[in-house]
Amino acid sequence: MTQDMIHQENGVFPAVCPLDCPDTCGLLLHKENGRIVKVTGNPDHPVTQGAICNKVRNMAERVYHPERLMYPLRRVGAKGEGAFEQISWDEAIFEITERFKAMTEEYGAESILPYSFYGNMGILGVDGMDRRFFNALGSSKLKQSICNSAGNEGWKSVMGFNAGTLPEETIQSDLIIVWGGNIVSTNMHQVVLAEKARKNGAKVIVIDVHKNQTGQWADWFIPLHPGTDTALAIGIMHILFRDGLVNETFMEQYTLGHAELREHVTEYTPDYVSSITGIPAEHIEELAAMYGRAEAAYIHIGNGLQHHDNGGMAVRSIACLPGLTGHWLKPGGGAAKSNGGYSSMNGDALERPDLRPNPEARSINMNRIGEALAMTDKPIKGMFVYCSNPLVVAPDTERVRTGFAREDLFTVVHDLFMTDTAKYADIVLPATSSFENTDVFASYWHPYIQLQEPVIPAQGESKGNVELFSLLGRAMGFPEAAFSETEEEMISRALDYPDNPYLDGVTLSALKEHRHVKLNLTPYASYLDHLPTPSGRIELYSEALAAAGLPPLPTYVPLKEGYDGIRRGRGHQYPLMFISPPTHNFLNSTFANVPKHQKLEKEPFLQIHPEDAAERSIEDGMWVSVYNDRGTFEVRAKIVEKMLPGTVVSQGLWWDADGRKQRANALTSDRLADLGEGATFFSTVVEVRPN
Ligand SMILES: Nc1nc2c(c(=O)[nH]1)N[C@H]1C(S)=C(S)[C@@H](COP(=O)(O)OP(=O)(O)OC[C@H]3O[C@@H](n4cnc5c(=O)[nH]c(N)nc54)[C@H](O)[C@@H]3O)O[C@H]1N2
Ligand SMILES: Nc1nc2c(c(=O)[nH]1)N[C@H]1C(S)=C(S)[C@@H](COP(=O)(O)OP(=O)(O)OC[C@H]3O[C@@H](n4cnc5c(=O)[nH]c(N)nc54)[C@H](O)[C@@H]3O)O[C@H]1N2
Ligand code: SF4
Ligand SMILES: [Mo]
Repeated sequence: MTQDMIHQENGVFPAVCPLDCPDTCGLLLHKENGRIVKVTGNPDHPVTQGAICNKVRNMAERVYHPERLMYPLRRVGAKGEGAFEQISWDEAIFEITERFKAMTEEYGAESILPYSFYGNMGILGVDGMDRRFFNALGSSKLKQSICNSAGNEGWKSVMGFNAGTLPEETIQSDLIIVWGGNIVSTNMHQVVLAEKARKNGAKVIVIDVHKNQTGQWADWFIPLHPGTDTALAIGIMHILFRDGLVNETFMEQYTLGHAELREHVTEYTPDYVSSITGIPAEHIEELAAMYGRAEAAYIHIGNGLQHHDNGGMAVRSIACLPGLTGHWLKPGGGAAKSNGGYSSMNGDALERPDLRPNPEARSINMNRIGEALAMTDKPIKGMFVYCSNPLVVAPDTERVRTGFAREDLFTVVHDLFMTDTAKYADIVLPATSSFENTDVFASYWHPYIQLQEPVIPAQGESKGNVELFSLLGRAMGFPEAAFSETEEEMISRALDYPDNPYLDGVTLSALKEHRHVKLNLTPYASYLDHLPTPSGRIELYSEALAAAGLPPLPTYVPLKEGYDGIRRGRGHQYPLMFISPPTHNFLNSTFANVPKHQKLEKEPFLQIHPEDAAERSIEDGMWVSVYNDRGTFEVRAKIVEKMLPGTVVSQGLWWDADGRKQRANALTSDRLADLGEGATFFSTVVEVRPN
């Protein structure tokens, strides 16, 4: 079908949503006169069933955006200024390879650092040909910990691998707890499934630090202080043990450490937990009773609650809950943080670590890119940024900006747009949209693998990641075979992975025939019998954590930054907690430059509690400065009673505009979380003043 779709001027063609969103929707692209005029959902997709979000319904605006990059550019102005001249691809490739060769000679290849994330989830482009290139180059490695690594490690410490309850089962749940996730905006098809469960009588509870769209939809919204979820989870355990709501037989058969845990949680009384979380003790009692008495409770663990100093432990503690009640045994019961573990592919065949001359090369944490760029010992001299926009998304913007502004740093950015990061590049390369490429997609939520083949030709002179990195690899003189493989060959290799029995039957030919192929879920039936934890059991007690110097049992550890000061209220320099989660109509910083999406979001604003506003003489709609030692963020205040006093919230990752300081990450810290070296975006303290 490949060439067909590109060459057909009119028709409706299958596609996959490439965005970093759990739903990974099946799409239909409607073409007229060779152009995509409409994007709709593919009704054949078993989980997403033809429904898609507003962002992607308007995707054609992004694909044909007048500011899309069409040819390679070389910087002519100062870094950050945005002045560039057009160059040819030959010149661009020549300059990049010459610079990388010279750097390797003078400083060693580890002076070069790739910086990428999942702006496009196509596996060949972000975990494939790109990795081959940086492996063969011997560059520094990047620890990709900006999104979910604290929570994933927390989950794995209990369950062994990143997978839990499957979405289609959740229609059978009788209680759904959405914990630190805004699924109405970030995982909309889980809402559809939860609605079905609700029709059968299920209740929906949302636990969050602000009443987001999901909180408004819930039967019961429970607000709490940021970073206190561990205390709440342990408080629930206390009541479950106290009131005999645990499943003794299940714990005996499937868990490790329940006796130690029972003893350990006695001190977390409802009153004590209430004093930490801000939730009334009777609400904690009611929540625990509802959970303990449910038959098939499902806990959706969001990403928000793990962007904290103690985020790994928070996810770990929540993940223990269904191990106490045994809800795992009922269809629809259990929990999930991510289901990415079911679809893991053959990473070695894709990424070719065997090409690396220096397997022990250093690893740089992407959350600390500002600090890394300031290193004077073994400095980073070259950066290659793709599928990410660190000037907007990485913590502590000013530090990041200072790093990227370094005159002696050679930076390449490959993107569809002149992002805030691209403005600091020496060479900017135009990227294709995913509708112009062949790639394979897995979801970290549902169990379907999908194929994308090009529906429109590459726009302008843009190139996809696979083509770009194979071109660079060949220009560097790296092993020909690895850099001339076709996309289809790469897909076949990726799927050929006997280590993952769930991939059994997922093949390129099946994908070509059906576009989406379900994982083989037979092994799922015995999920609990094959947990890859050290003990093979649900680890309520973790030796591995103890060995790493962390509490082996769920334990509440307060946030690092000024948290006690905040809880006492006044007298602290930065007495408010600042939460900056994603917004409905953008995807991280993607779409923030598209007029249609901007119009839907209007402008960034700060949600502030009436008590906190009154103390600062802030009125509704007033411009305010949110600030701390790291920087300032300027927004309009919106006075709402959606949080407990002491927390302020601003949704969305905006680009700078009109001279205003619009970047939430100007305030956030690059401290790392307790597990997985994860990001701590939401453990941020600030003060707010009227402008
Ligand atoms: N529309 C849209 N969809 C998206 C994205 C997007 O930008 N826009 N981004 C995608 C990506 S990359 C990701 S990782 C996911 C993220 O999506 P989610 O898993 O929904 O996570 P977040 O939206 O980061 O945060 C969810 C909630 O956590 C809350 N929160 C913050 N701190 C705490 C806390 O201490 N305790 C509790 N209980 N809650 C807390 C925040 O207030 C927020 O409402 O969404 C994906 N989908
Ligand atoms: N304050 C705060 N900061 C956060 C978060 C938060 O909640 N609050 N969330 C964090 C999380 S969970 C995440 S995942 C990160 C996300 O951070 P990023 O991964 O940087 O996500 P985006 O901002 O969407 O940027 C993706 C970029 O990739 C580009 N792109 C898309 N497709 C392609 C392609 O095929 N090739 C190339 N070369 N480029 C492409 C897009 O145009 C876009 O500029 O942000 C993190 N930052
Ligand atoms: S962003 Fe998410 S909900 Fe929207 S179309 Fe893509 S996968 Fe579906
Ligand atoms: Mo993310």
